[in-house]
Amino acid sequence: MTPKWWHDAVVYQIYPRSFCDSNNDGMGDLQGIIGKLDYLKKLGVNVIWLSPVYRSPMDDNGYDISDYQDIAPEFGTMEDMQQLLAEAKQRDIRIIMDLVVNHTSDEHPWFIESRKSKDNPYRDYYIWRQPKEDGSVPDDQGSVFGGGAWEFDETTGEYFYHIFSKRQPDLNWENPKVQEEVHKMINWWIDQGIGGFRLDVIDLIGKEIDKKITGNGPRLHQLIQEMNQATFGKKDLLTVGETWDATPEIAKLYSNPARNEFSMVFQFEHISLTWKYGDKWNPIDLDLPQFKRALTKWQVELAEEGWNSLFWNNHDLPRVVSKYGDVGRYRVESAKMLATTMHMMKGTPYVYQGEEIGMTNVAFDSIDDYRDIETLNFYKERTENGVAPETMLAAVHENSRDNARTPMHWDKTDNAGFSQAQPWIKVNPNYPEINVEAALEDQNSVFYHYQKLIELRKALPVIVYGDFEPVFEDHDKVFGYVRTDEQHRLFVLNNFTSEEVVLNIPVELQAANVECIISNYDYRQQIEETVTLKPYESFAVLLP
Ligand code: TEU
Ligand code: CA
Repeated sequence: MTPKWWHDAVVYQIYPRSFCDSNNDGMGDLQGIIGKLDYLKKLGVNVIWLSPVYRSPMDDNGYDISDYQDIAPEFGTMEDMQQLLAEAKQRDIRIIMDLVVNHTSDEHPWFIESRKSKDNPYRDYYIWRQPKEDGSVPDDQGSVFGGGAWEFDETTGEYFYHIFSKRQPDLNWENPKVQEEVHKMINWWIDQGIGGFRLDVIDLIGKEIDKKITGNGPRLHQLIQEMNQATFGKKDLLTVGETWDATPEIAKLYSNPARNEFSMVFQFEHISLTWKYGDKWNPIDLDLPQFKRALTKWQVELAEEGWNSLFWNNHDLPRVVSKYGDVGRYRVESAKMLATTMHMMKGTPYVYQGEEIGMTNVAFDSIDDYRDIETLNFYKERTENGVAPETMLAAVHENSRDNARTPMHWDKTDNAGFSQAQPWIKVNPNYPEINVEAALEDQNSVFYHYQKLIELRKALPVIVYGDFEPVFEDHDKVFGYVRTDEQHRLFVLNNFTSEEVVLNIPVELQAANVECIISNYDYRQQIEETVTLKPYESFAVLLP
């Protein structure tokens, strides 16, 4: 495998509106990020993925872009963006931008033109269809955010297609002009000196609407290869596609370097296991063996071909320690265990803001305190259709995207030090206990555990490139694996429960003297025939 700079990189995701507010208007901004670069440097990450900061009416918090080549005024200006790039560069941190090109905002000039008339030059930038004879929607396709995917537009008497909100009309990727414009825009950003792109729902751009094919459409890989060739292909950038329905086979199509598509993709197989029949508003318990099988499958299948991304959570998902750990008695232990499990695997790890201090889900008592369009739409839709409000609120507590979007906890002052003004969404009330200031003062904090994991990745090639082999594969409480290269054998063992677990260790993993490189309890000196793991205990040891 030809080494790439992003093979041993660790990426930190920032959700700008919730990270840090520099001018006290209640909304995070670019200057706020600049002010925290030293903190990120201390953590050790060398890439930042910025969720969208482009000009936007913010129907979906910036995933609805009205100008790709400008910054939303609430976040700052293009000068602030240039300053952020320069200050990050001084600290050897690259910035990757979120590229949302499946759809735009309905306030994008292309759409404003497109809806004006059927013969407008921009008409075919979007997907328009005639009503059925009785005037009804062209077909029954649904939107990810609830309701149907077709919106009627009075001016021309046709429907346009939107897979997300009706304020996020889908671009028509069958139109070569759309392709050209997007490529131009991508190149413009590359010229600004960015380090790459995270490509939002990119698996939807090859859609064939009339056949109701949305994800993984027939033209998808051709479109991506053309994008690669026209833009980032010749540059040394990190590109990561968001691909909800990718299987390992599909992921290899995207990330095999010979195919000239992306560096890697985000896959979500391990995420949707706690959604009953794929419905996040029907949460179910984690089945650990199933979860392990999913993670193992990706490690094994992308071993020789392609590259994995590693993540537990992001701005769309609940907080990892709430989902798979214990936010009560073992918050710190379980957050560290989860971090070790993820960071000792093969691939490029992504840390979502606040994860590094063990931030948790929030449980607002009232739906009125939620801001996320998806949460609000589904709450309304489901309660109107007979789901009890308490049931729906419980599902929201579990899986609402706002779990990850409450303001970052910097210290124990008002509003968690995020802002001196009332934030755009309420702060999680546990900030006096869980915050950056407290974490930095405590040598045993989750923060220093992440810092150590990131250091180890830079120091030990076995973490980056070593082969992955599961151990205790069918065990229902622990997740163990061994990473191996020419120099090292790294044995990683993680207890996913609050119970003590006694394990009989296979002979080849026993050793009188080991070098423990990380642990969330005392560092082990040896691996004996029997190992007793404490609640959520986790360690990684180099075997002789
Ligand atoms: O997410 C894609 C997406 O499908 C999510 O909305 C996801 O399905 C949902 O949260 C699960 O219920 C991307 C962005 O990450 C998300 O923030 C945007 O809202 C969405 O695309 C539209 O751009
Ligand atoms: Ca602000």
